[in-house]
Amino acid sequence: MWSNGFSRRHLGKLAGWAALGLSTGSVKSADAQSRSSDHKSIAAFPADFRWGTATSSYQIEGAVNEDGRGPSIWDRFAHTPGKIADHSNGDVADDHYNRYKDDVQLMKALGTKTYRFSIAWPRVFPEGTGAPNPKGLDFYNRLLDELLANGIEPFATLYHWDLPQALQDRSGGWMSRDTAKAFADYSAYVSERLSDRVKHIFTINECSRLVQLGHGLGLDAPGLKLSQGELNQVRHHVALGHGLAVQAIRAYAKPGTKVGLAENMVNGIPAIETPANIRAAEIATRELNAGYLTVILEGKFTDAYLAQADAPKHTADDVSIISSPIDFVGLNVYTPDHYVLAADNSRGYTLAPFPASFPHMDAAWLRVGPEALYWAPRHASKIWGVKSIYITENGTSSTDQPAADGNIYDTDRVMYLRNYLLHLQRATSEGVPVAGYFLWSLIDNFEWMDGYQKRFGLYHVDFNTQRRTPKLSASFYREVIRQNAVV
Ligand code: GBH
Repeated sequence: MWSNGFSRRHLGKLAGWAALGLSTGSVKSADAQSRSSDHKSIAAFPADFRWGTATSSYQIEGAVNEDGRGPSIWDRFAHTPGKIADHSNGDVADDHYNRYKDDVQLMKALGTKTYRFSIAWPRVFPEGTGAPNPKGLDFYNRLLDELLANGIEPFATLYHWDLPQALQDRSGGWMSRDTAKAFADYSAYVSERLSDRVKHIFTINECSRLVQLGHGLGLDAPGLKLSQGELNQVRHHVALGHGLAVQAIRAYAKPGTKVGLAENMVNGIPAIETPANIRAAEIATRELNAGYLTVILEGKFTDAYLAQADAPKHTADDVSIISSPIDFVGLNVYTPDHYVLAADNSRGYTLAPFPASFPHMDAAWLRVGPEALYWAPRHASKIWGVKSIYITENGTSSTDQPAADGNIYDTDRVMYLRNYLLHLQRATSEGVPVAGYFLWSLIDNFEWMDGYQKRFGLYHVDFNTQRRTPKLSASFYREVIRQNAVV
């Protein structure tokens, strides 16, 4: 059983497992429970399906001044009064930089065989470009060695929003093409040194959010509110940065390294599953992702995208860089973005407005629509013929807190995950090529503008003591993985 590999210290730390029925003590283990019952899930996943968890550097690492790390735009933004709901920042976060070995044991206790994390650019290049900081890269060397020693396959994201502040100061960050080039140089450097152990690399996490919330709405770093024309140009530079990074990784990484990106694809859900609405949802999804996935996977902007006022300035060469072939697509799926109906208009579809009563989890934006986890990968496969898909994020925040008995009964998260996974299983059972699923997130962490108030972890974190406690959802996920089926 899982506890065999644990030291006394770990068992003490993970005491919560026992009460949740997962240790070998007097409480009947989940394994024993499922063995002794006739109940068998019919919702099974493919035999080689990869189960994992996901995190990002600024959200968990802390240690912002250790070993020569340079400041990032998120340090600057979080320290600007009024930007973060609880006035917090990522200075300490989960202190993962110092506790990564314990955190790898948390992954192991879940039975996950894979892990998606991100690399902090300002640890590796404190000034964004120029002299590398070997001590910064060393942290990722240690992390990779620890993961592999524990049988966990690493998937690395190169950019999860923590741009070196120096690049913002020097050239306006993503407002400049220079940042796309700097990103390619950083990608080359990192992939050359880590690809002996990391076989799957994501260039950028959620182009759409870093552009829209960071540069349009001012809610994420760097907190800019640009005009539509400037915003379109930022979007173009981010897409270009992705493409240049793909080329850099192909040139510098070990042969066989697979490259993709992790995108919060805008998904159109057929409001009623008729052939006409399904077709309309595909048309809408292709159009709503024109600036990223559509151009990346098709090698051209849509006509409507180019027809908008202030369309980005670009060259034909830019477009071929952006659409450099990739090996897989990562999809971050949290919500149904739009319910779509076929319509007799020039676009061929209508987006239904959401009624105020539409249910959501512990955030207004986190609407519950489990079918999003069916339609997102199905659209990627149908619209663009993507042959390899990973669900790179899915999960929810919850107001979960320790109950009187010390356990954390996050039944809402379990409900959310179970229903989303049933729809993912629908996709894999129909042959949609989804190769793995990374649950967001391993541990409660710094949730950007919401600070520490929104908890997405399978493990609860007490941010005063850094103690990690498994929630009920950790038991749930462990059982899903053990059975390779929805439970
Ligand atoms: C992901 O984004 C991120 O990759 C991850 O770092 C994060 O922790 C996780 O989700 C949970 O949020 O404009 O205030 O109405 C998820 C996609 C899209 C969610 C934009 C928030 C806007 C909220 N995000 N959305 S708001």
